Amino acid sequence: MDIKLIRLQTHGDERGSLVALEQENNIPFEIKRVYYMFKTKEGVRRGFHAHHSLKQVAIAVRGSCRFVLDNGSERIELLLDNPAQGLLIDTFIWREMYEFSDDCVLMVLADQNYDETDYVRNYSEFLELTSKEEMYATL
Ligand code: T46
Repeated sequence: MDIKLIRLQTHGDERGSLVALEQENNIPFEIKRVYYMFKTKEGVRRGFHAHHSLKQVAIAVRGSCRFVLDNGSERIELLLDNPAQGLLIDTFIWREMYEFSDDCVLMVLADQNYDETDYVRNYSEFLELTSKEEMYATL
């Protein structure tokens, strides 16, 4: 599975660091929504879903957390711990987030407004949908 980690240019000087996020530039889509999670309790795992059409970029702007990304045939785990790094999460990728540090602020940029009907929250259904996608791709 191709994991796209976007290196976000950091403008640093004696005052500290600054990262700018621009749609269609370092963020590869129009930004329709931004949300962030923080104060995540110890031992909590979040996510457990995929999206039909939503694309997102996740950035640990503070602290760290781990991600599982699963495309139905491969499962990859990675640590997000760098505010100058964005993780692109494409459509039809099952995601789980866990091991949030106490101070973690995980910010997510999304290309669509919130829409519960875009979620696939059942893993068996996700596997079925991804195998159909693969079948259509090979036809
Ligand atoms: C994703 C991962 C990385 C809203 O009302 N608006 C929003 O924009 C969002 C994202 C959530 N909500 C409500 C819906 C739920 O009642 O906030 C509550 C928690 O959302 P959820 O359980 O979906 O959170 P996570 O952490 O499991 O998943 C979120 C995103 O929903 C999802 O798209 O990719 O973060």
